[in-house]
Amino acid sequence: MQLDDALRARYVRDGYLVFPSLFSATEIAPLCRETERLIEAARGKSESDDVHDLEDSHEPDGEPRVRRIKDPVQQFDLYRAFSRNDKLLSVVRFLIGDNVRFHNSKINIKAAGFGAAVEWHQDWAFYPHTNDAVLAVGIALQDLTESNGPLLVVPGSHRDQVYDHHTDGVFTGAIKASSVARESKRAVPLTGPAGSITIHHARTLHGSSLNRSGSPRPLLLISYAAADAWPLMGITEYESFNQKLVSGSECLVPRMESLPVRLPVPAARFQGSIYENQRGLKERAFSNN
Ligand SMILES: O=C(O)CCC(=O)C(=O)O
Repeated sequence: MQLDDALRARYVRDGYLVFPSLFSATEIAPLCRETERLIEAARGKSESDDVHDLEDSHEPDGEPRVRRIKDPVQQFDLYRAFSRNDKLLSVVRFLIGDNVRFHNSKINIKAAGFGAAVEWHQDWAFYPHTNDAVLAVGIALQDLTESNGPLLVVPGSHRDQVYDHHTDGVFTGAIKASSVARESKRAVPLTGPAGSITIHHARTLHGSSLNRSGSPRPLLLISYAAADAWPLMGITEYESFNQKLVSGSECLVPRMESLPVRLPVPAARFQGSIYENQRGLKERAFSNN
């Protein structure tokens, strides 16, 4: 796909893009193997920890049932190297500029038959910044089809409001179903062969259903921000924050934009991952059964 003005305009209008087969099967094979190894490493575990977010139905003496591998880029060299891959970063730079900071990462496994749903939300509600040159890249480790729980995004929603992600006054990282009933009808599935990448803007409304199909949907998600976008929740320590720069140079002069913002406090009652945060939601759009 040509990185040209028309494509950028489409991203600005829609808040998402898909690059079919940006990577070949050979290029993503090491990531797929490592992901398989990490899933297998959950065998015998009885609860989620720093690496594994386990499905509710996981049993220590059964086949591993993993919802998510937590922050693979920060924890494992292979994904860290991939987060700096030139082909990937050329797309990110094209959309948010030359100075880019890694923000966070995860692999949502969506195993065949039972991989959990993710309720409607906007990433911006978890990590608002001083400007919204912030996006998430999804790398399809297997085919993304209409039936295996692909990301569903609502075109143009990144230019609209930031929805309430609280339940009973506490952050739950999810929007109650009735608040987005109309918008979610316009959602489009982001599909493509293994090796494709999806991009969604941090304010794009998105979610995904339970994977009832026979094919797994492991998706490596890596978020990036322009270096001049500073997190409104602050940073804990400058050195490690700055080490997340993956392209260009640091910026100590945040670019401020007047944007709708909500803060993710008081903190979610259930901690550990978005799946846990969303446990507090009372009115769900997607079933997990
Ligand atoms: O994996 C998915 O389908 C949704 C992922 C997502 O939006 C998230 O983890 O924030």
